[in-house]
Amino acid sequence: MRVTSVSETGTTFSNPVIPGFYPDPSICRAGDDYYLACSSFEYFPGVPILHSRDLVHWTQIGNALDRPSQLRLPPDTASSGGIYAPTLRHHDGRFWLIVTNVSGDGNLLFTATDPGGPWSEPIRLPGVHGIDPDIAWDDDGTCWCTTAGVGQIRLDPHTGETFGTRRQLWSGAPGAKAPEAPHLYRIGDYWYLLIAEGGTERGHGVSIARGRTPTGPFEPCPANPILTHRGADHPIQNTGHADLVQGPDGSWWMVLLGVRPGGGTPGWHVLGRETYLVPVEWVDGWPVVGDLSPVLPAPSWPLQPPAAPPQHRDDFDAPEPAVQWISLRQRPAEDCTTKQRPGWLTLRARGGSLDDADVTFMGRRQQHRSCRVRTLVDAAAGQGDGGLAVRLDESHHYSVEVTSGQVRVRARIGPLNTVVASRPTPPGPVVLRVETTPVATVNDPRSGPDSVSLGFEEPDGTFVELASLDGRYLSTEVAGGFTGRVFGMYATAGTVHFDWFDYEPLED
Ligand code: 6LW
Repeated sequence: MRVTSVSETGTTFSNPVIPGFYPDPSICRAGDDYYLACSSFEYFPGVPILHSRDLVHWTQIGNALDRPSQLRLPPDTASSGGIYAPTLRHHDGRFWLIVTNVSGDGNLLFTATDPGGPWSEPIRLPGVHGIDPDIAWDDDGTCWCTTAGVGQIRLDPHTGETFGTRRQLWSGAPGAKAPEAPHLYRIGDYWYLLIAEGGTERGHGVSIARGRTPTGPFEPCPANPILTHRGADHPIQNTGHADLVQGPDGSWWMVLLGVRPGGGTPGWHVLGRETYLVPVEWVDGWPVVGDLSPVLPAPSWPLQPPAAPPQHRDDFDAPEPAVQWISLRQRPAEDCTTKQRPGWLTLRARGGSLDDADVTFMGRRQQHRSCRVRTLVDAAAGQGDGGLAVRLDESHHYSVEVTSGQVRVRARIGPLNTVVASRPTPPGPVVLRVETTPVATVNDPRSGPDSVSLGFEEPDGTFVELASLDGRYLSTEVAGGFTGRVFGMYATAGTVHFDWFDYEPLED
C-alpha cells in the first residue's frame, strides 16, 4: 500500500497548526469533522478541545473538564501537575476521553455526544496504572487500555472495571528513556502501537511497532524512530508525542508536539509545546513520516479557514468566560465574574499572589512569538491590587500592576522577587501593556529568545515602558515543566475590574 498525501497545488500551510501551549495532541475523526484534545496541567478548566474540517485550521470549541466535579485540582497542585496527556476517540457514536490527573484522581474516563460539551462526570479507573492512557476497541468490542511504559490492561469503559493484570507490551528502543504516549490502532491488516520515546526534551521522538492482534506480540519498525529532530539543525525541536488520523481524501497525517527554541545556546522555548501536522505515507505496511517544516505543501483537499478570524479581544459582555480563558486550579464564579459590573470582568482576590498556587487569575495562552497584550484596569473602584502578568509558573512571571497609587513592574525569577520599576498611577482606569519581541538575529551565543516590555499607557495613548526584561527567564529551559506562557489578569487584594483585554499578534 502506498498513499501519497500532499497535493502539488503550490499552496502551503503553516506549522504549528495550533500555536502556543497546546501539547500532547490526540486527534479523532467523526465524519467530516476532526477533534483534538491537549494536556492542561494546573489550569482550570482543563483539556482544551479543538475542531477542524481540514486538519490545518483549528478552533477551540470548549474545555472538556469545565466543572469542579470533573477536575479536582487541590490548592497545592504543583505547576505542571494536574492533567496529563489525553487520548480522544470516537467510537460507537460517542466521544471518549481518557486522561490522567497526576494530582490525586489518577486515570479518568469521560464521554460526550458533542465534543464541545457537556462531558460526563468522570469514570474512575483505579485499576489502570501509568500515565498517558490510550483506549482502543477490538473488532468484538473488547476495550484495551494502554499506558506509558508500555503496558496494557483490558477495561470495561462503561464501569471503569479492569480485568486481569497489566501486561508489558514494548519498551521502545533499547536504552531509550521514557517510552510513553502510546496509541493503538487497527490499520489494514495490522495493529499498530505508536509511542514517544527519548523524553519530551531535545531527545524526543516517535516510534512504532506492529502486530496481528491488539495485544501483540509487536514487531518494531526497522526505521524507528519514524520521526525525531534530535541532534538536527532544525527550527522545530522536541518533536514527539504523536497521534495518527486519516484525511478526507484517504491520506494519512500525524499530529505531534514540537517547540520553537529561540536565542543562543542552549535555545529557549517560551510558548510551551505546540501542535504540528505532518503528512504520512505507507510503505510496505509501515508509516513514513514526511519532513516536518514551518511551511508545508497544502493537503489535496480544499482548505476551510474559519468563517470569522480568531477572537483576540474580549469586552467582557458575555455572561460566561469564553473558552480560551484559563485560571489556576479553580475558578469560583464569585471570584471571577462579568455579572457584578456589567461589561467588565471583576476579579476578587482570594489572598494569594502570583507567587502562590491559589491566586485569582484569568489568562490566555501566548500563541505568537511577537505580540502585544493590553487591558484596561480599574483597581481604585474595588480598592484592589492587581494587573497584567505573563506567567510560566509561580516562580517565573513578570507583571505590571496597579497597587497603592503606583503602577509597578515586578519580576519573579526563581528565588528572586523584585519590583523593577514604578510610577504614580495616572488618574482613573489605566491601560496596562505587555509586549514580546523575539531577538532578531542571534550572533551572540548568550542572547535570550525575546524581550518582554511592560508598562502602561498615558490617557492620550502614549506607551510608558517601565521595563524591558530578558524573556529567557520565562522559558521552559529555565523554569522547567510542561507548560508555556500565559498572559493573564489577576487580583491580589480587594476587587479589581477589567473593562477589556486585547491580544494582538504582531507577526508569526
Ligand atoms: C506526557 C508525556 C509527555 O504525559 O510529557 O511529551 C508528559 N510527552 O507523554 C506531560 O505532557
